[in-house]
Amino acid sequence: MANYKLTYFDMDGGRAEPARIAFHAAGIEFDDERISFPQFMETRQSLRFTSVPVLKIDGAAVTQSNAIARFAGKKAGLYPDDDLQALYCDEAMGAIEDLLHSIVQTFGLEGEELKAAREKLVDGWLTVFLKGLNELMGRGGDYFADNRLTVADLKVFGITRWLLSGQLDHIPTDLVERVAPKLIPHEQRVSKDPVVVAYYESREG
Ligand SMILES: N[C@@H](CCC(=O)N[C@@H](CS)C(=O)NCC(=O)O)C(=O)O
Repeated sequence: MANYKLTYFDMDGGRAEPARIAFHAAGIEFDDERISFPQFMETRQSLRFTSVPVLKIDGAAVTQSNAIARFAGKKAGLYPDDDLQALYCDEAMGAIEDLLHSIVQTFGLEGEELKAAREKLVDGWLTVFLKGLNELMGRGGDYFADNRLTVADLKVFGITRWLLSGQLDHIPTDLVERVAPKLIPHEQRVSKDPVVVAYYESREG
């Protein structure tokens, strides 16, 4: 079997989480390398796109979180075989990437500048993407595609959790409920899914 090493920040969530959950669901052992921000800064320039996650397969690096999530998802049966359902899955994952890029642009700002940027985000792109995701939710039944759990659900649920957590200053925790209400029961459904429960139990043990 190939040797897998997945490098990302030391957090339960973020861009590597769908692949971590999918590898676990597939029963594939992988080196879950979790790095601190200073460690990231030390190696950043050596990374292909100066970012993480990076998946090394027998030492050869692959980047791009959605590609990595699809790869692991296929191994776990968490990616649709049907082309149209796969397209729906990809659409939701791509939308989350765009949403993340809009949030990341406000990182590093402070004080009034941060407040203004975040308020602009809430009135603009963040609401646009959340409304769009709300529209996509349900196309695959209670899920984003294929009427079952896929890596798209893992990606969206992680971001919903983050937005609900209050960790992002000036982004109201009731925003999701107001503009994308379908994402609330979706987050609860995914967090209770046996695949997800088993992964987080393994993290505790
Ligand atoms: N399109 C890339 C984006 C990767 C990305 O921006 N990763 C963030 C962490 S979530 C990062 O490494 N940021 C640090 C930096 O770019 O300096 C992907 O989906 O993997």
